[in-house]
Amino acid sequence: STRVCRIRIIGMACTSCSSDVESVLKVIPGVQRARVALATEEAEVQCDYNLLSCNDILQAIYDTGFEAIIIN
Ligand code: 9UX
Repeated sequence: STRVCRIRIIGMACTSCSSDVESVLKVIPGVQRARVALATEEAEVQCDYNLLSCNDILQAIYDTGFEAIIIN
């Protein structure tokens, strides 16, 4: 089944990093759609819940060096 995870990302200051995070999320197996908005500090990630959970997305964001929390 498909889920949309909404995640607040803390500490992004420019589009260089928001684009990097978005690119990282997009290539994770099971991620169907990913959008990182710098202005709202939010990521919206649609994923196949059979393959991964919102916590996996959170972990992938941590791995890019940013703090993040699930907001939905
Ligand atoms: Mo932009 Mo990323 O100032 O560490 S390069 S947020």
